[in-house]
Amino acid sequence: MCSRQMIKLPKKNRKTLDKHRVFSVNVMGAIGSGKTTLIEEAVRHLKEKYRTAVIAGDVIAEMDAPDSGNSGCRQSL
Ligand SMILES: Nc1nc2c(ncn2[C@@H]2O[C@H](COP(=O)(O)OP(=O)(O)O)[C@@H](O)[C@H]2O)c(=O)[nH]1
Ligand SMILES: [Mg+2]
Repeated sequence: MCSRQMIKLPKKNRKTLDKHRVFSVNVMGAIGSGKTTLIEEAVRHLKEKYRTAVIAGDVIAEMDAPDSGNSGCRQSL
């Protein structure tokens, strides 16, 4: 992907998410900073009322994916 496409991609993603009424949050931080814990807790609170999903976006994610699954949301790597 060239840099021009990379600049346009966030806008395109935002448009698609808005169109489908998807609220998205990007959680970033150092290993051990509490990302997985925070996501699991958020999903536990939200899943009764909303459909939830997690996109785990790095190589460490395979370790976390089952955790997100256990909290009852869909996931993708
Ligand atoms: N004291 C404290 N520990 C936390 C908190 N959130 C997560 N932890 C602990 O910190 C460790 C790493 O959390 P984890 O969610 O796996 O971090 P991740 O690597 O960013 O996903 C785990 O042992 C958690 O139980 C918090 O708010 N306070
Ligand atoms: Mg984690």
